[in-house]
Amino acid sequence: QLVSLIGAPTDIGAGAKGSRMGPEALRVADFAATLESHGLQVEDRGNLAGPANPWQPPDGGYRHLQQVVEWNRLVHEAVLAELRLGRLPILMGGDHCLGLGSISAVARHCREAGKKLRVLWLDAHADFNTNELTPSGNIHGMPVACLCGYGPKELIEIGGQVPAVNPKWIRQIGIRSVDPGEKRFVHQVGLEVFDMRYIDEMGMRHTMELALATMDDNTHLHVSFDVDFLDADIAPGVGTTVPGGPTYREAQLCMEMIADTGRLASLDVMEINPALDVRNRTAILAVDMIESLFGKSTLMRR
Ligand code: DIR
Ligand code: MN
Ligand code: MN
Ligand code: MN
Repeated sequence: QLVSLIGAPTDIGAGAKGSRMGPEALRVADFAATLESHGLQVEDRGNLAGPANPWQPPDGGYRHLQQVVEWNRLVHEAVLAELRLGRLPILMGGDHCLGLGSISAVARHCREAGKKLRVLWLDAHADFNTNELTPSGNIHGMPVACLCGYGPKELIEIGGQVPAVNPKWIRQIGIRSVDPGEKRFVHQVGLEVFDMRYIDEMGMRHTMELALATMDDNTHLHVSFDVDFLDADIAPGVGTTVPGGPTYREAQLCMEMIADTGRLASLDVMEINPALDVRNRTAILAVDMIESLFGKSTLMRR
């Protein structure tokens, strides 16, 4: 398996500065070498170079829209280039507004290659705001809505087709913070959300069985991993911690069950904020989780 790491060092869509250092934190945590120890061939493509963060208040309900568009165009091209080479791209964020550039590239590749797409969105947040619903103007709260065609023209058109993604292809897992207007919109569009209450009541195993159901040999599985998915006690190095997330064991099971499908074909690792972290433990934990995502397990399993 040929893997390409793409760094996107920006916090252009976030409400806290620092996720611009996320790619370097993952490198310091030996991301590439760890993947190689599991038999993957890894190329680190280095970092994309986009506009600086001007740290402005919202304008028309968006902070830094033009810079967000520029970063997402760069990410879109970089991810698409790797997919066309037959490689598995891993986007190292960077804040989660870049999920739009990444997943729209994956969707475009799937159209070209005649593949079905399944997106797993691992996050504390639904990221389904619009400029009218957002309480912050931070575009990292909007990428799923943009992928589904709800957002500013310049952003939603990056994928070459609007909407880039059908909401039916998306499964959200771990959700526990949704803004009031966003909540109504998620319901209206009919997004499939396995929130923390669902995981509490039904367990991670049942949750993942459903989230991974109805895929086949022709399915491209994309995982968009916002590290604030993980419980805040184990993953403090993120801009918007929310208590009550998956435990270490629940998150491991989630990753292992994804690995078992053998369908993982692209990945985003987003929102690690080293400025808020403790001795790089959140990046180290993310690398640990991603080992499981690529098939590391305690014992051989059937
Ligand atoms: C909040 C926080 N829902 C917002 N969002 C995210 O500002 O839209 N935090 N994605 O990570
Ligand atoms: Mn392919
Ligand atoms: Mn997110
Ligand atoms: Mn989040």
